[in-house]
Amino acid sequence: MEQRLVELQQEALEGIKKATDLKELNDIRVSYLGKKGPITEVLKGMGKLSAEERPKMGALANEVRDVIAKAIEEKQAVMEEEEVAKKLASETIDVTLPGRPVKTGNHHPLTRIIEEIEDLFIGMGYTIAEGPEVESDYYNFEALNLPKGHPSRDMQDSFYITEEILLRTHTSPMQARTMEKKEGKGPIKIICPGKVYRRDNDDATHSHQFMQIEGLVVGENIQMSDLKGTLDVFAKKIFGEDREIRLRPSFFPFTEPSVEMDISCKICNGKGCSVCKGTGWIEILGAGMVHPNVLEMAGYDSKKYTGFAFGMGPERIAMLKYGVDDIRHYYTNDVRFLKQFSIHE
Ligand code: 2U9
Repeated sequence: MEQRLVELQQEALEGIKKATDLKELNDIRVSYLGKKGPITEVLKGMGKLSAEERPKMGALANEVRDVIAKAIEEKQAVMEEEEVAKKLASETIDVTLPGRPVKTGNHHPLTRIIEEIEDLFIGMGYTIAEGPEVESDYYNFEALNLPKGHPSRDMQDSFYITEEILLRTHTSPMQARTMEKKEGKGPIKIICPGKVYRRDNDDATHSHQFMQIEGLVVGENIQMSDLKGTLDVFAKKIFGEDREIRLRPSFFPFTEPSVEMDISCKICNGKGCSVCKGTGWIEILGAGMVHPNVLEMAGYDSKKYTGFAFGMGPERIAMLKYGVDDIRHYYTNDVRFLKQFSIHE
């Protein structure tokens, strides 16, 4: 019996040494150490031994079992380590390889110019106010000193939904709403960007839907010089520090006095060229001091409060800044146009 156990140990150790994978090793474990294995068989025959030999043989059988189990365990650890090392070697990443380029989109040129203008005014203490595109006749016209009978109210010029409801023709109703909410107590400093709608035949410079950015400042002692200083900062930040501005008298029902602002032409530096039609100046926006009627209608005491307002078309600003020659490019989603405004390349 002793001889048999020593043989079994030798056989098993040799098998373990030769095993080339974990499965083979496991088969050896099952065949030698399992319940139906040869060691168990040997132990079953112990009944035939003398009382003296039985514990000796039992101890030897246990020792053989432990030696085989330990050898399997050690070989298994070595094999597992080798497997991890093999896997690591095969999965090595070459971090020096150039990356695959990721295709990115970019902001629409109108979004870009609107955000640039918003950031500029936020930097001067303004907040952004946005409101409905479907407006009442009251906020779109009446509250802005555009009384009944004004040509803007004509079906030819506006998209009416009912007699009293229309698509807003400018973002000014949002300023009127903001003033009304403040119940006559200033100050106000807001920028209102958004879509507006007018009945127009679309061509290179007209669109039935376009964007506007309007600004409104209301407070005590707000003067025309504040407006001029603000517009000067705006023009220089958007078109370049070397731009000059000039204000020309104009008319808007909601401002008095009203002006139009030009910037000196960047192409010819004021000398006169085809872009500025020989004048040296390019029209950018309209503005003025808020009409006392507009202040009073919104609940402000026009003796105590004054304000200025301005309005511009981001399409036109972006056309001038980026050299876009047709307003319809903004709305037709041609990627060849849109890609030109990518900041990645
Ligand atoms: C309130 C009071 C006054 C907003 C103003 C303009 C002048 C103006 C146009 C320029 C080209 C719009 O994009 S455009 O079509 N706007 O010239 N807008 S003053 O004045 C306001 C607005 C609201 C309560």
